[in-house]
Amino acid sequence: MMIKSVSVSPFDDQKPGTSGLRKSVVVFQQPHYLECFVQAIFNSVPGLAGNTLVLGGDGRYHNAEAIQTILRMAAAHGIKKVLVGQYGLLSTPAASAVIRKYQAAGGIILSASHNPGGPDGDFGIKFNSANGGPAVESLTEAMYANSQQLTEYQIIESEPVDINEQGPSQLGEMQIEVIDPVSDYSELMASLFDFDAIRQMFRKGFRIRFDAMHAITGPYAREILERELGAEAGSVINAVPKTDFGGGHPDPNLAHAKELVTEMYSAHAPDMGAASDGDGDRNMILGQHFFVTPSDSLAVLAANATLVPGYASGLAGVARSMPTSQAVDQVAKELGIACYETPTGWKFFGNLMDGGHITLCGEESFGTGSDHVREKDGLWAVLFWLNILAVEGDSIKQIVQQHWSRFGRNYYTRHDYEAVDAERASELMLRLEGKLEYLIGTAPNGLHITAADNFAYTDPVDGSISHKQGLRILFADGARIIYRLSGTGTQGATLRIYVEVYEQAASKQEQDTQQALAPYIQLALELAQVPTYTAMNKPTVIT
Ligand code: G16
Repeated sequence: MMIKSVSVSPFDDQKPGTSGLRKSVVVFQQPHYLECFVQAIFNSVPGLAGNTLVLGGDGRYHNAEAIQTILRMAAAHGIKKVLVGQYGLLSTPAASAVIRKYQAAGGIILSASHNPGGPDGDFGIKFNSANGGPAVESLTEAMYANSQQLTEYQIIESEPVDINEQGPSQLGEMQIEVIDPVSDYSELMASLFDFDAIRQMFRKGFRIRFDAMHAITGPYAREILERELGAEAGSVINAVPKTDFGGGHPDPNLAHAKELVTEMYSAHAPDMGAASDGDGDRNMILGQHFFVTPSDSLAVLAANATLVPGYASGLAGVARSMPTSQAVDQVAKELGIACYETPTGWKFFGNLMDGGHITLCGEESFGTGSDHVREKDGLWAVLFWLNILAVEGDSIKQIVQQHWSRFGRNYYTRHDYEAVDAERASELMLRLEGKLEYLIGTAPNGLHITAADNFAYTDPVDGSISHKQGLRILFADGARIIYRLSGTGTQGATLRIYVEVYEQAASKQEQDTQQALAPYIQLALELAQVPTYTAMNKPTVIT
């Protein structure tokens, strides 16, 4: 096996964001760009050589080429064995499950998640550690530092490896095992949920529509929902993964999962609607004519967890990212369990799970998960809901309304201003941050502000501190306004404004969300002078 060292000049833009290194495809197609970041990973993660690595992606454009490059670099790095998903496919939660099951030293997942794909779309690469979870900040910082100093990378020369057939092969001294991307994951799901009860519900005529958005979950959802659980054929739509996601935006929300939303609000709506994103870790849950906010979904799962076999013994604790609504906090209070508030990014949940502090966690960005893996998990959330529905026999809308009458309702929305001039967006944040201390104790537009800060988080397990995780304005009645710049966009900056109001009175829980939040949304725009800085008079996406 001939190892070739290729001399390079380092790229200065390889700083991982909220979830790995995410850039447009054309950036990744620059000669040596992918190779440099992969070498930075190999140089930064101790103990990969001589061990097993998991490799797969969401099948987007450039996935196939990148897999071949990484295999040849893994062989040069002395990796003992690579478990690679057939056709180069592995959903993010399945990759996490495979890393854990086979005790791999880590995994490389190729995905830009919910960002569009294709030659003009985005590509991404992330490293997950031996616990199956996204690399923690200190490791991504080390990768970035390494990428800035890089002078060479190592690769072997070889013909492309056939990854279309399952089974073992060899690349130089490295073993390759092409694995079924679905079977380990579906086995894990069967161990958590009452598949018999769900099967029975489908036999009695329960109907689901699952929109795989031409992304990775198609094969998983067909196997589990249709074949194993007996949902009627055709329940999974847009089920064939495509390199450009059929030209769509594989983000499961009201704006992008149009076909599904239209059906769920039609006269013949199925009992449940659901969708997942590019790499299968996000989920959206819909009932007939009813949308479940991700924050409410987490709270409902937590409140009903003991109905599900895998969680029958109760929850150790729960966690949510800071901008996620406080609905789950109400549940934790009643259950008498801890509730942690972390910065945005799934990587912050890993330590809490490894330390046994939490069982369930979630984020407003359509992510929900548990300690069964170390990633958020779209199909898992759908199965969790199906299990609850099979036991309760109520509709999704009834379950959520009952939840609100018991715990109160957290009205919640997120307004995104996408592709804003990056400098102007930073100015907005800086200026607003400077104002925060003067807002405390004031009541603009009659709304009493009790606290305001730039959120910082101290990890209770390793003591690491993450600063500047979003500007918070907290009100006397429990309402919150939060401002953040996205860490996953690839064009300009995306400003996210999150607004939440708590309503305990059952008589006031049936308002339109945007109307219920209107005074706070108005104040959010005024305080940060959003139209002036973004040059937009309305958000690009509202969820
Ligand atoms: C990633 C992270 C999530 C985060 C989301 C949004 O999701 O894994 O933890 O909530 O980005 O991040 P931002 O608000 O910075 O854009 P995914 O599904 O894109 O990997």
